[in-house]
Amino acid sequence: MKEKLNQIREKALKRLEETKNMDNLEALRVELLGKKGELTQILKAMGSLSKEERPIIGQYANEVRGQIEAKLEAVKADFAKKLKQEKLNAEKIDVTMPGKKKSIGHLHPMTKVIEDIKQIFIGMGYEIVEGPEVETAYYNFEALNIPKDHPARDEQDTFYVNGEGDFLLRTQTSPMQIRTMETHELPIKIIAPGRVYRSDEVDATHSPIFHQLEGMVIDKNITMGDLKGALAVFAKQLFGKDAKVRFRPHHFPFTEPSAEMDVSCFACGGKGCRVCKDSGWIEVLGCGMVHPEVLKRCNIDPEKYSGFAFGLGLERIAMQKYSISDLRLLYENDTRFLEQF
Ligand code: 2U9
Repeated sequence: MKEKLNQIREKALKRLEETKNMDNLEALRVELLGKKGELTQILKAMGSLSKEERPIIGQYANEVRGQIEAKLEAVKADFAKKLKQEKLNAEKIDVTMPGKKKSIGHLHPMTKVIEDIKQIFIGMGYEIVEGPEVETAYYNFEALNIPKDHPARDEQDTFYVNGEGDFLLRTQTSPMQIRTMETHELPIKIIAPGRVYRSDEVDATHSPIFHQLEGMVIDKNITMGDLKGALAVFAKQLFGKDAKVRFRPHHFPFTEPSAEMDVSCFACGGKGCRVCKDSGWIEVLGCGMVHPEVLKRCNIDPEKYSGFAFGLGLERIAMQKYSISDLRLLYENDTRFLEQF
């Protein structure tokens, strides 16, 4: 029996030595040590041995099994080491290889315009105020001196949220100026940027959702001169130091007097070109002195205080600044368009 066990061991060790790879090794392990293996068969047949022989042969068989197992582990460790080395060799890093270009995103042109304009006014000492997009008819119209029969109140222009017509999607950010006048101490120097809604058909220059930025300054002795000075500085910062401005009379229910401001064409410097339709000027914003009725409604005495206000559509500014011919491009999120900024 011992002789047989020696033979099994020698054969097993030899075969383990000759094993070529990890797969073969596993197959061999099953063959040598598995249930059907020779060694297991011998251990099973121990019952037929005499009482004296059984422990001696049993112990010897276990020793042989231990030796085979030890060899198996050693061969296995050897393979693992070789495999690791092969992997390391194959994985050599070529530090001279050019890197893969990662395209990182950037700000949307609308976000850029909004941020640029906000920064200009922050630099001039204005505070930013923001508020609800669902407003009451009082804040959106009444308080702004827009009477009930005014065309701007027409269902065509305004999205009403309820049937009674007292809740709506704000058509301008002006409600924030009213809210500020009601709650803040004087003087006031604010800008109110934000999304506004009008029930317009979508085309190259209209969208039912767009962005506005309005501003307002209220203090003692504020005049049209302050308005012109502030907006001229703003225009130079946004369009370049050579930008000139001009004011044309206009009408808004919430300002008196009212005006529209044009800036000299940044594309041709005022000579006339395609951008300014040969006029040399580009319309930029509406403005005026806050109407005394509007001040009164907010408990500000128009005899003691006065103020100016202005409002501009931000999509139009973005389109002018970046020569975008169709407003819809700003909202289609086509990366071929957005990548250009
Ligand atoms: C209060 C008092 C006065 C805000 C003003 C304009 C002129 C104006 C338009 C520009 C293009 C709206 O986006 S647009 O369609 N706005 O021309 N906005 S003065 O005047 C105010 C606001 C609030 C209490």
